[in-house]
Amino acid sequence: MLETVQSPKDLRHFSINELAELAAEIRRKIIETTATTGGHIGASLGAVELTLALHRVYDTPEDKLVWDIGHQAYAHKLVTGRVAQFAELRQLGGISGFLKRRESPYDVWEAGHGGTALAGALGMAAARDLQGGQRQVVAVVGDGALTSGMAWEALNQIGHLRTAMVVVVNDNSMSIAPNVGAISRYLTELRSAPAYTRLKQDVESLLEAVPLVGESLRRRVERLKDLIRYVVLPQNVFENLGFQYFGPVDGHDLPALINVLGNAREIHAPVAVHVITQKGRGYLPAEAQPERFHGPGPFDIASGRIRKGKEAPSYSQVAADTLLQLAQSRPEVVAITAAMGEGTKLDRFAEVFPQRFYDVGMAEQHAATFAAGLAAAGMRPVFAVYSTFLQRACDQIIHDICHQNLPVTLAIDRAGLVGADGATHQGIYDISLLRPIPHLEIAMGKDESELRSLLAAALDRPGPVAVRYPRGSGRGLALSEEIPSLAWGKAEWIRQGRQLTLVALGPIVYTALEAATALEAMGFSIGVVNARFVKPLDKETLSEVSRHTEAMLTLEEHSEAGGFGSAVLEWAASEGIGIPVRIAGLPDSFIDQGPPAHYLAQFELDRDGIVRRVTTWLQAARERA
Ligand SMILES: Cc1ncc(C[n+]2csc(CCOP(=O)(O)OP(=O)(O)O)c2C)c(N)n1
Repeated sequence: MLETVQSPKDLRHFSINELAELAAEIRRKIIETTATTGGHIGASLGAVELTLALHRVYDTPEDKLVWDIGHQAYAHKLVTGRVAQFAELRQLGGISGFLKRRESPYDVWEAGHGGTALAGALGMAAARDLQGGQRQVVAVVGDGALTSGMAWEALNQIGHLRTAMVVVVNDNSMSIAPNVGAISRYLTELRSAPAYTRLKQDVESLLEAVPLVGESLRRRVERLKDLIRYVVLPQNVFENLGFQYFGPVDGHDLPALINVLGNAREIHAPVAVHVITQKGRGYLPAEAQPERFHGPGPFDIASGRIRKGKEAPSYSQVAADTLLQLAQSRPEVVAITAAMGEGTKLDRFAEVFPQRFYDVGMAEQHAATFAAGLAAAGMRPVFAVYSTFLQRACDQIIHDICHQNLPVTLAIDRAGLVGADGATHQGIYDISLLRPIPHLEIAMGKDESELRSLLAAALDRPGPVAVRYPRGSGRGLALSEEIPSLAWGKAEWIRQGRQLTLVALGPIVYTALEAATALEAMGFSIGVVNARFVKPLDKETLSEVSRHTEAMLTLEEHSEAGGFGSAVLEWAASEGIGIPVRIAGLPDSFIDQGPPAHYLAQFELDRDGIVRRVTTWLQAARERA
């Protein structure tokens, strides 16, 4: 059947039984594909019926369907003409794991980060109102994303503008891990009152039957009715904010969904539809282990075993182990995550020190300021956050952490290219965003051993520190029990080279060493510096290097604009060091999904690329001379 669905318009002719059959087929497709490609299987399996019901009831793409994050939208991709491309999900040159406006007219909104759908959808509704249109706007937001401040800022304005739009709360009580916080608890309470809508209708019709006699009596009776409503009915936050609330409705019951969405469609005011779904629905391993199956890599369908090579421990694991080790002897150390406990590997820390671990939900802005508060009161908070999600907390880092010079450690995970998640998730802007902030020190080690040393040293610094580390496994170094100490602010001048010195930040130092060896075999004299610090930049070592080499090339897996190389250029220009300095990093463009190695080769940041850059440069210089 799936092959016959050219567009969602086809769904409008299907019977309920046919839709149910299609749902099963879509599930099979999602399972089979993600078993090979990896991807967000759990959320997507949970939203299959919801997707079919939405496209059936609404006249998409004229009606606007806005998905929060977009990771749950694989069924949406499949019914909007992307069956043939689905095998290439998240692959280089294939379709994105999220939604892309250029991929389909049905993808009216792009995301990857959580909490943006309500604001985006409200913008579309407001534009419609200004333009005099009639089209519906529907936003689908998860209970996890509903813990983000942005979602509440939007609810606030939706309730104020009172324009027609539907907010579907896709509530599976999971973020990546089980959802936490008072909002999550509130949704659970709302869920366990399934008779709410009926009870409300009963109370309303009962009150309606009360006769109103005389003006003053009428007012008194109205007040009494309000009081009865208040006492009898549980409070509903959506209604209190100005929404009409429908639900909770079983998100796997197609007729119920179609019915409730059909009703919502007729209302010309804000509507909240509370839909209960199950993450991983229809694939037992994903139902049983929703956290592991949020976004696994390739897996074996029959056993549900996620395929993993024998890789060295990840940088995240080493960072989390180090924090745990440091926390044993330092009671002031606390760890914070914004819904990424598993990804940042802080789950063990949470087990050992449950009182000193905080999962604040998908709320990076809050996490940063919360950390500032902890630090202001004498604690040593470590906020472990992916580079890409840290972007959301920029002002909080500037205004709350750094302006007050508070000793918060930002453990910046996934710094660099991230692979299959693509453009919205690349960790390649944080240096540019953080570098201008006074007080903040920024460091990145060349391997997992230096990561440990930097984290340990960061916890002794008087002010805020950002320690970056990449996605994926470390080099598999044997790590001593004792964390080696490291001179703060000092670069490591690894090898001397007369003609050119590669000044590298992060694991690309090892690539630089390989390139230097290859270049030496070609007759060039090439040095290598492991910079370690972006801020403070080790100007002393760089000045010394500049007196022993004829040129410098900086290397980083980060945007060139404002990155580490820029810091070196600023130093070189302001001190007039007198030798040419060039920078090599990532270009000023968004980088889609695909293996980091592919892009490193494309942008000449792999060994051969560096060799090519250096030989071209030095040969051109020789010809000029
Ligand atoms: C701002 C931001 N922080 C963190 C993440 C990482 N992340 C991706 S999906 C997810 C959980 C989403 O939960 P929910 O919105 O309930 O959707 P579900 O996957 O349960 O359907 C998280 C935390 C993100 N995408 N955006």
